[in-house]
Amino acid sequence: MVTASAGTLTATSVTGIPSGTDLILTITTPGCSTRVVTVPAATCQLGNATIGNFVWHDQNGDGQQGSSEPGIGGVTVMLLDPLGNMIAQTTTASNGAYTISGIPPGTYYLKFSIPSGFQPTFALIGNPASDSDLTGTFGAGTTNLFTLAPGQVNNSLDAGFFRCALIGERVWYDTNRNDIQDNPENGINGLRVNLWRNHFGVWTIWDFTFTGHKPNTPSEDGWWQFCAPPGQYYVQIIIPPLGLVQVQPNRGNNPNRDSDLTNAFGQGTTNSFTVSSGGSKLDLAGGYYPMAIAGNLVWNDLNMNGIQDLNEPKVSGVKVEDLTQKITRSSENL
Ligand SMILES: [Ca+2]
Ligand SMILES: [Ca+2]
Ligand SMILES: [Ca+2]
Ligand SMILES: [Ca+2]
Repeated sequence: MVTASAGTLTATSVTGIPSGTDLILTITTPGCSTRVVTVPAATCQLGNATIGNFVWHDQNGDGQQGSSEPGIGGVTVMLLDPLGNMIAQTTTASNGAYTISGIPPGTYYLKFSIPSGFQPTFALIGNPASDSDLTGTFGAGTTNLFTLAPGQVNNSLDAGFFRCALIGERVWYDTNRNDIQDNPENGINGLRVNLWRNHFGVWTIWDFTFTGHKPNTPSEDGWWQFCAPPGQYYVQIIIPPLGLVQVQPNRGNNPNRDSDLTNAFGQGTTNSFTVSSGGSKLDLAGGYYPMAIAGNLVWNDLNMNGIQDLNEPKVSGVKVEDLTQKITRSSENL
């Protein structure tokens, strides 16, 4: 607004002045020479900043907002300064969207409440506009620091969550050698089970456990289970050197009763499989014949006493891998 204390003012405002540009006014007084007045460029701030905008269920665990992946409503979003003082707070709408506006320019971080049963997905993977920013830098559910310029709108501050998926769950002695889990064939305890994950293109041991007694059962042994992020995995069962001989995989028509050790990724491994957020893959098992090995001798240990009794035949064609010496031998020539 332009105002005048004397004379006749015909222009009441000057608009559209580029930022950082001085305004030059020319004033004409009858009978006098023309005067030029310079109004310096404005030094005021251009305005407050706005942030957003999405909290979602990362169902496939790839760290990116898939087009079919739903938002999560009711998540608290807190804006804090670097000292941890809360500046603003809001809650995501039912579609997972949030926005906080009127933020003075400055440096901040965000803290998202973690929905019950969920955990933050992998942060800063891929396109920032559609990735998750929960690096945990300032504790669970927090982002890194970010800086907002005057008037800036930053809608790339997002949070992805998933539920872990159950993967399991048995190793057993195939006592009757039919490659099927029958009752009452016993489980085998104390074996290490590795869970391998295809982690953004690199197969890595994500977790491991040991087979043992199944909780809340009277006598079920050989049990193992993981709860892992959604993604692609295979399982590897580590057996003692010269200890056990795998049964044939995928026999019969009940995936809950067969063995899944196809050796697809090496000795004692399953095929790869994919689990989604909150899903399960619990029909994985490893079966072993009750054979025994002593030195270079392999036999059907029918009564599983570890001794070659008179009625127990030698076995031919069994590949014996001595893991301690990395020597592969065959029993064919015994
Ligand atoms: Ca995703
Ligand atoms: Ca993002
Ligand atoms: Ca059987
Ligand atoms: Ca199976």
